[in-house]
Amino acid sequence: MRKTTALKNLLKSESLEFLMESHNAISAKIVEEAGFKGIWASGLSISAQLGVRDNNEASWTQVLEVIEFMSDCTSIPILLDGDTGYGNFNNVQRLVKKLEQRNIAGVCIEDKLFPKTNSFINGAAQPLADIQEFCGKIKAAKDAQTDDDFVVIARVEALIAGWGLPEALMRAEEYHQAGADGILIHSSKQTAEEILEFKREWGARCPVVIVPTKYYTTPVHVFRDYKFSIAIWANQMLRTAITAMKQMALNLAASENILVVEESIVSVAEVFRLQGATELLEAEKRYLPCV
Ligand code: SPV
Ligand code: MG
Repeated sequence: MRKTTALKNLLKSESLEFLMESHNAISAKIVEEAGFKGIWASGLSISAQLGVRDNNEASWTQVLEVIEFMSDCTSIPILLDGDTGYGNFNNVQRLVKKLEQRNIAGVCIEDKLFPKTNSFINGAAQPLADIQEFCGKIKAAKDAQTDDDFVVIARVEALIAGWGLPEALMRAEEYHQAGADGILIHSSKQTAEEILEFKREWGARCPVVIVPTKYYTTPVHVFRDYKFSIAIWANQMLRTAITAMKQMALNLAASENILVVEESIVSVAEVFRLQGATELLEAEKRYLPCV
């Protein structure tokens, strides 16, 4: 099955599905092996692993480079967090073309202004995009795709910006009419109440995607009961890696004793396995003389 079709199916599936964040190829591979059916290529996490801020400091082609490696080593679909689309409708069209060429299954664009700032940094102070301009980007993305199943998600930031539920619903309806395959409704509240209210009002007009980073105490069955389409675990792989790396580096710096850490980290053989080293050894037997 094409990756685009796999992502479209997740979006349309009757049951709640999950996308797990990845920020480089090795984390993407680990997510696939853990059994996840799809990957969220998080802007925050990809920026962070490049050592820059989530403010479009990494250029869109630098992001493409990262997700190409992620896609090459996995068989599950990737939804790119495409921020604001890295420019206007024209940049969005070029982005969609390049994503299709790299076998990326879909893109999510948000109704903010370039260069964006992460929603959790002073979200209420962030300006929102003009509605019609953003609708133009959605239409441009849908017109640019050559694979019918390529997914375009429109992310509504009205709740984050403190513009209220009516504005969020109005924007979502406009984006839906413009051709978005799904709506991502984002919230920075500690409880899920406002996104549940949104879903009650929205009903089943089109699939709704959520990112429960801040309202993580809400049990998943609530999202199921409300018939959300996809929940995105948006940054846990990155945060886990930071936790583990900090712990190990501090340990080794203090102890100068590799025995302290060796038992708690994967073997080098496991690194080779994740890289597919055996496959190359087999290929060498077929293609190199006298191996
Ligand atoms: C990301 O993972 O980059 C997202 C989700 O856009 S959030 O960080 O919650 O804005
Ligand atoms: Mg992001």
